[in-house]
Amino acid sequence: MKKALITGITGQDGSYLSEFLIGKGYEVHGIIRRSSVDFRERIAHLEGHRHFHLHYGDMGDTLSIIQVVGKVQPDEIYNLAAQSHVQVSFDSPEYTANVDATGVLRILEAVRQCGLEQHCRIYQASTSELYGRVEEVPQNEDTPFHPYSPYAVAKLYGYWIVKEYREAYHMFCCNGILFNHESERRGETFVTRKITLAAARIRQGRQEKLYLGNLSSLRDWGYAKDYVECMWLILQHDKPEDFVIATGQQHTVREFCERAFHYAGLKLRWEGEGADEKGICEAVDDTTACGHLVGKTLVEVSPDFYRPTDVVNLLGDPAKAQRLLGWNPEKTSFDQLVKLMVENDMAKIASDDAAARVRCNLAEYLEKGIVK
Ligand code: NAP
Ligand code: F7E
Repeated sequence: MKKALITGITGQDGSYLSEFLIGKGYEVHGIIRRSSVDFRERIAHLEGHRHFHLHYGDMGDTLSIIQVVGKVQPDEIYNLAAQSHVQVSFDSPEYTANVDATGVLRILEAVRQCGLEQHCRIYQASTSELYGRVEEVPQNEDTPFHPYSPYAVAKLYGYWIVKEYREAYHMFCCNGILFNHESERRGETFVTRKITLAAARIRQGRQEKLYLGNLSSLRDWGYAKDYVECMWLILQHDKPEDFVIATGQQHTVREFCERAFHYAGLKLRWEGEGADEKGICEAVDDTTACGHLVGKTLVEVSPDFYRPTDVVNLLGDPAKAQRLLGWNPEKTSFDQLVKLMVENDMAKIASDDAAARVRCNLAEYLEKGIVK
């Protein structure tokens, strides 16, 4: 039975990759950070599985990383742990560098210190943010990098140190240059999930308006579940190489918003430009439930969400991954992705509401002595 060690196992990708590898017959080990709350929402359903094991550690703590690598003796490491929010990296640049840059070095060195360098294969979560202020469109494995945030600069170190260890020590370590990938498990402050949650809340009368930053930013958005398969394929390839993983399609934040509101039953029309642009409700699918929204402004721009430097034109060319790994970039379309995220959030908001009503009723019944 092969052993995989995943850093960042509690994150969006870590949770899907764990499911995928357990399905492939792996023994999966993950590094988690000690926290005052013990609920790990994305992997709660896996805890207790006989081939799923968790270990405490932190990407900023060399000793803990060496200890876990030495104890697990993994065949494959997937280094997914990161401070992954680009906007947050402007507020915490030093922390981001420690985890996203030096953290990668800690993993590589731990493998060497434990004498596993000729045995253990390593996947590094590199990113399309490396292309930053893009020098060509679309971007492939040969496109020059121009990182444009503290996050991207830190990830650039990670990218190069992986290449360096591959050449210097002949280690099987690879960069997956993944373009944005989203899902029902996406963190709630990334733009896609922020939009799908807001569309669901607005449709169900739980939120009035959605405030966004740059609506014209272009992204190549894929489905996270499809992308974790590629991480595994990269490590099964006969040679250690770097790969771009993307869909080859791009859309603006505005388009994502329009489609998400559409699947929530609300038709948007846009008025104005720049910071004055607004998304107004033109029609609804059910006038009884949400007819009052027609004519209202549901989306506004807030410069609070503008970034000091923003990456605005990402489009990946996945030809190499298609050719050498047999990966299919068209498995989940943009429309399917938006739809599945909105359906998930419509159900989530409805069930959060139902649970809140039960809690309210229970409080009232306890107070009146109906329930003891
Ligand atoms: P995510 O949901 O933000 O998950 C990040 C993971 O890293 C979480 O498990 C987090 O643990 C862990 N982590 C953060 N700091 C840590 C530390 N100091 N020590 C140990 N663990 C730490 O990210 P994701 O979307 O799954 O992305 C996975 C990786 O791919 C990241 O490296 C990201 O930069 C990269 N990437 C993502 C995308 C994308 O579109 N999703 C595209 C390209 C590259 P907690 O749960 O404890 O916070
Ligand atoms: O922003 C614009 C924002 O935060 C996408 C990470 O997984 O993918 C992710 O980074 C775009 C940007 O993702 C809001 O300015 C407008 O242009 O969803 P995001 P990201 O920055 O692309 C890459 C590949 C990674 O590697 C990262 O780890 O949307 N935008 N309005 C907004 N963004 C946010 N977050 N919030 C807004 O209100």
